Amino acid sequence: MKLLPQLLYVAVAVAFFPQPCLGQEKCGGIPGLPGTPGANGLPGRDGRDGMKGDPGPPGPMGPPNGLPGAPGRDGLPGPEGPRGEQGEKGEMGAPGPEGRPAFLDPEVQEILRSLQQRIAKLERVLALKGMINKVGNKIFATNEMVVNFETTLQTCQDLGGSVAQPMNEEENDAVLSIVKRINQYAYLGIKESSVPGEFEYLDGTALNYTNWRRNEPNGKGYESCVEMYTDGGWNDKKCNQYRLIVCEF
Ligand SMILES: *[C@@H]1O[C@H](CO)[C@@H](O)[C@H](O)[C@H]1NC(C)=O
Ligand SMILES: [Ca+2]
Repeated sequence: MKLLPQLLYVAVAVAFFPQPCLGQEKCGGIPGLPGTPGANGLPGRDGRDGMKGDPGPPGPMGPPNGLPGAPGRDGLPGPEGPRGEQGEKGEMGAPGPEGRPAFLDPEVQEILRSLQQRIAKLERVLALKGMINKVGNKIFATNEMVVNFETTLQTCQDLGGSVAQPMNEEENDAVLSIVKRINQYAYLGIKESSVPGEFEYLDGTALNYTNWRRNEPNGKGYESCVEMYTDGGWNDKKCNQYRLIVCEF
């Protein structure tokens, strides 16, 4: 390929200088023919790698009888299904380990002790305010309402107590102090028994203490309830009078 321009050059040179020495004193020779082109040099070193080309288009679909591909990843969980029917009741489990009796448990003991102390303190506060009268395990109290016997009975029961029922002198004095403070007679938890003129506790048990005033009880068959006067003495009385509510708890 390099030979062609050289031959061209030679042809041009011959054409322009057919008589190079015409009219000149000195005359150069005819230019020689150019030498033959040198041999090709050694091939150069490899160039650097080019940039990575774009990925090619996907290949054609394989034959229909090809092997299935690997399974895909799990999809998102579906919505919660409806509630199932209730299963059968299981068998009863084995009994738990045996506990320690509460009275042996020092922690329970301590709790009981502190509760007792706090309750005793509260009782003293209420007694100080004249709101309760305590005798042994009994507490007598009034709401200062004046009502008939039926309402007295209902009121005390509704509060989880019963109508004041003094069973010895100390308890009678406790009820008396309330009666004197409010200055109102009070019905007691005592009623005439099925034997007219004889009295018993509301549950039907026999009285083991009484404090009748002189000539009382005198309303045999007509006065079925018992009231306490402001001197602490008892009198049988009709049940429809208005008397101070005094309950015991
Ligand atoms: C009557 O019995 C009760 C207990 O049931 C007792 O608290 C009360 O002191 C007894 N009264 C007398 C006068 O013995
Ligand atoms: Ca009477």
